[in-house]
Amino acid sequence: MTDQESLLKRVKRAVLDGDGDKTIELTKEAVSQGLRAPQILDEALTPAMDIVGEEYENGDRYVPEMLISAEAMKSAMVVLKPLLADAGVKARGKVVIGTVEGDLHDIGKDLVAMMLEGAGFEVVNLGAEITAEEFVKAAKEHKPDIIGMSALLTTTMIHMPEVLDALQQAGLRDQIKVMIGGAPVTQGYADKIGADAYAPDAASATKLAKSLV
Ligand code: B12
Repeated sequence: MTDQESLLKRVKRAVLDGDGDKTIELTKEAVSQGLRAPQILDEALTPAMDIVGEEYENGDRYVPEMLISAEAMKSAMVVLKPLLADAGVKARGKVVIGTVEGDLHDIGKDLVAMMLEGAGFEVVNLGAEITAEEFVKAAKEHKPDIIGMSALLTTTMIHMPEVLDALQQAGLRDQIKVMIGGAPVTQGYADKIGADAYAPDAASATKLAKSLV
């Protein structure tokens, strides 16, 4: 195993252990050793969250332990955020993004927001548990080119069509592209509810957003 591989493994371990300080320290070390932000995300941080999810599903981990690992991942994202930005890119367009009502998972959505910012989009991140009314209010206020919706629960993705309906009723649907994502969401679901686009991860969400504006 190379030094870099072993470092990525230690970052992953620190997230699994929910050790925020260690996660920050090792993420900084990985950056200083020349590892790129997308590689740290794809080979250490995101796989750690997948394991956390599996352990939770198997009953080997409970919600509080899921939460401390999530916090550790978030602290690493703070370190990586400036590295995901391309310096000097002109604003490509505006995106309003949020996690739907009843759903407080925000790590993936924040990652998408960061990558979009890095690609030169102006991003208004509404946070999590955003109702249809709040999406519409933000659409009126910020006049985005794109609205991004995230859902991580099968029980909350059903709020996505409500947001589409609310935009339609407010007369805004024709002016704004809607892209959706989150672990249980699929292209088939996007087609079914009439969203304009779906992306499975933050990198493809960025490409997709570029193609939408
Ligand atoms: C961390 C976590 C939590 C944390 C969330 C902390 C936070 N601030 O986000 C806490 C502990 C709070 C939590 C709570 C719960 N959780 Co939870 N959680 C997870 C976990 C382990 C990781 C999610 C994550 O951050 N992944 C890492 C990110 C980077 O990936 P991602 O979110 O998928 O995002 C990527 C893509 O989906 C996409 N994407 C995401 N959003 C968007 C948006 C757009 C527009 C686009 C284009 C793309 C896109 O790009 C992202 C980056 O590449 C998952 C398991 C898993 N592997 O998904 C379970 C999981 C989602 N949770 C689950 C459950 C059941 C719950 C609870 C109901 C548990 C409980 N009994 O209380 C609660 C629900 C709380 C609520 N009301 O929302 C289940 C959901 C099952 C289901 N299918 O419905 C999962 C799948 C675990 C499991 N295997 O059972 N959870």
